[in-house]
Amino acid sequence: MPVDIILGLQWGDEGKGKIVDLLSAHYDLVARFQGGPNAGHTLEFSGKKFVLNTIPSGVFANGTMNLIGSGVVIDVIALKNEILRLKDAGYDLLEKGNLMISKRAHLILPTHRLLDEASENQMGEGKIGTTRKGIGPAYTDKFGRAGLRMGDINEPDFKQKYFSLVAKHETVLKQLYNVEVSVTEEEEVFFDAIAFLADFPLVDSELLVNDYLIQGKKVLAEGAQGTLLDVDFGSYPYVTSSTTTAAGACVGLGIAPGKVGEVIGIFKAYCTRVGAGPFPTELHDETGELLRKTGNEFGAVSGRPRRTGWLDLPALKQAILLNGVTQLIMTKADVLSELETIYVCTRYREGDIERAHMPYALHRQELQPVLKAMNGWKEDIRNTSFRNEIPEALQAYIRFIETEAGVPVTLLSVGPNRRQTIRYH
Ligand code: 2SA
Ligand code: GDP
Ligand code: MG
Repeated sequence: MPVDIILGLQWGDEGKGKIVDLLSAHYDLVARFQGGPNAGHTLEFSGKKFVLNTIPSGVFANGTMNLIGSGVVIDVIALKNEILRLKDAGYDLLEKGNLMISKRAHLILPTHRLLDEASENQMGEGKIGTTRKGIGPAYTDKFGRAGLRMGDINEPDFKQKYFSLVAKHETVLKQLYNVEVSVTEEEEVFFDAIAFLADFPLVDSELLVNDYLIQGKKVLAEGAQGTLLDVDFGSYPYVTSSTTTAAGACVGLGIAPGKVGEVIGIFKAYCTRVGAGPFPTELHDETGELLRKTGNEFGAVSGRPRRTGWLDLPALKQAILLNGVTQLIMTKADVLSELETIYVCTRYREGDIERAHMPYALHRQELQPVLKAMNGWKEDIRNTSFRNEIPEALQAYIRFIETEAGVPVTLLSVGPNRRQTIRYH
């Protein structure tokens, strides 16, 4: 049985949480493969709303196991609080026994967060606009072979390793950023969280995932952020520090490439970005404001207003190519319902030159989007349940995207609720 992968095709916040939650009932295991508490995955069902950060979005499905994979970076304090929030809401994951954590997942220490913060503050205008959750510094230590992993928490020298890494961070903070810190108070909270998490099964996740597959069970790999934030293929340096593309599921879970089945790519009917960096189709006018307001486009973690713009087809096509997407899911078409005319970027123009691809140094180039106008549908579609009820103008919009992309749209999301989803193909 192959692994299916769900990931975002834009700059994140495409609605992955909603869709993973919806589909998770069909899977035996949902496994997060990268990122950490920088992610905000929003789920709504039965009048309830949850934002998940490190916990996979399959935790609400009965009988589905969830795994925080080896490619994830874990802030133990944030994860403990996330688990307690769910418990308060009536979902006790320890009691349900539906959450496991990879021994190989790296830890975000309190000092990683301080390093992220200090680096952003020092960069001033040129900052990346990170979530300040310590993601970059934690992955830096992972790849610099200095990191601590979940599996280390039971080792006798864990505290010693912790203090030696903290001492290194404190030196960097002082010498490079001129920041004097004391994390003594946080340390108590950190070690409490470590003790709390020790009650959850710590597993050899690469063996576990492969065992599921050998037994013919269904596994869904859940991505975070989006393809255009991939550390290799995104709009570098304005990216996150992990592999957000389909290859990241192999690396972040220990799955051989040949075992990948469907690659389900989620995109919004328009585009958003939170944080700094290039955004060729960005709107700075009242239409942009309308998309932000109607789409409730504010960071699910930071609350920052998200930048908004038209759908960018060259970027979407590139994302489809990089991931080997086999199915598309379009979300938030309902947000465009008020518009008379909808625009789609089909190419970029740079002076007299037209381009069909995102260039290498996107952030250094003044690209103008070449826009195609399409009729809006001017109809409230939030309560639409069946394909034959979808307005013709919206069907034409989807047809155009499918033809350009060469991949079918299988689901259409028309609202934040789990039920507001229509089977399309
Ligand atoms: P980081 O914190 O090092 O990963 O930041 C690097 C860039 O990656 C962007 N990034 C995100 N973009 C969209 N959504 C994310 N999650 C939150 C959400 C974001 C929030 O669901 O809304 O609340 O602000 C996410 N996480 C990282 C980030 O903005 C930087 O551009
Ligand atoms: P994720 O990071 O990809 O899981 O997405 P986020 O949760 O950060 O952001 C998506 C936002 O859009 C959340 O507030 C969702 O509740 C909401 N959402 C998801 N799908 C739809 C949709 O089809 N229509 C509308 N209006 N909102 C949606
Ligand atoms: Mg999000």
